[in-house]
Amino acid sequence: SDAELKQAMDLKKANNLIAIAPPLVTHIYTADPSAHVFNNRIYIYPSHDIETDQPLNDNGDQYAMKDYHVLSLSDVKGEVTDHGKVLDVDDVPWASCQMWAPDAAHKNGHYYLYFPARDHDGIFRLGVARSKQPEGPFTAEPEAIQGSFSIDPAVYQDGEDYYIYFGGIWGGQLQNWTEGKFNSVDNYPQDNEAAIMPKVAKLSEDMLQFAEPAKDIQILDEKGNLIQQGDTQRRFFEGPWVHKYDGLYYFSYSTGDTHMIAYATSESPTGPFTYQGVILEPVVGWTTHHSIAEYQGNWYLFYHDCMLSGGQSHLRSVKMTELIHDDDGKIKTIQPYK
Ligand code: FUB
Repeated sequence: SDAELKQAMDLKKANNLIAIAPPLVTHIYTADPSAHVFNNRIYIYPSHDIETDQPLNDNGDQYAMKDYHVLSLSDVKGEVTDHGKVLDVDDVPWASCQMWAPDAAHKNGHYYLYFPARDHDGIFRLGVARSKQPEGPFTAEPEAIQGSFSIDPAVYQDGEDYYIYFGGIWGGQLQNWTEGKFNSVDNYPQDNEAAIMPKVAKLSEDMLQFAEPAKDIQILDEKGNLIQQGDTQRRFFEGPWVHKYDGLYYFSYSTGDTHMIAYATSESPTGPFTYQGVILEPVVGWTTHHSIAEYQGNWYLFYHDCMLSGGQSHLRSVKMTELIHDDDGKIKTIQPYK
């Protein structure tokens, strides 16, 4: 499989590269970092990677995570606190396995953890859990968010509104929802057709449901055409994130099998977004997944790679490095290794 091939190459590469940033923690494996600043402290909501007997395949069975930890720090070069286990799959009635990339949001003194997991039929849904503290522990709602599907939720607060972005193809099952309901047969467009699009929905007042059915996020090329399925260097694969800089909305995402973090910009939080370029070149490991946050006047990219595990693609480590927007609002491409 593609996963096995990339890992074989990465196992060789990992010993010969010098990373620009160290792992934030080394006592556990962590991935998919979603960073937010709450109470003047950076909180990171990552996946918690574990060893597994599951096979390495393109469906992502090797990502067999069962719980979440929260990390936090107040000095970007200082100590990182692991707040321990904040939610376990066994405490989520609707979920069966694969606690993948989460995110969090704050509203009216409550903190909300949004996460994907497979339900008892093996279908990915999105769930939400609540806490009074940013570091948890979180208590899950008994049911998944109604009308939710696929993976990788990311919540962006725009004034009074909160938008949840989500989606991922291949193991993330977005290709099984092209007709509005789950179809176990994969339905990918032709290479010269529009690529499968990530989704967005406004969240309800109580933050526990979608306020509306999820809509497509359009990603356009420089001519204003939808990015095509065959354009694997630029099409959306998984891991959406939104930030705002200088009045412009930035939608960033992983290109999956071409291993880039790319971005597109728009005047509106729901797009259409126009493709702009690459934020992060490929890391050691098959997946690449990130978030972007401003802290004390500087912008940071949070990402992961597999250097600590010597290139094992399901054992990743969260990292951070400074991110620069130039005078034209373009993001300077980051090379993860010297
Ligand atoms: O961590 C499991 C999955 O791998 C995430 O949901 C994807 O974004 C990829 O990083």
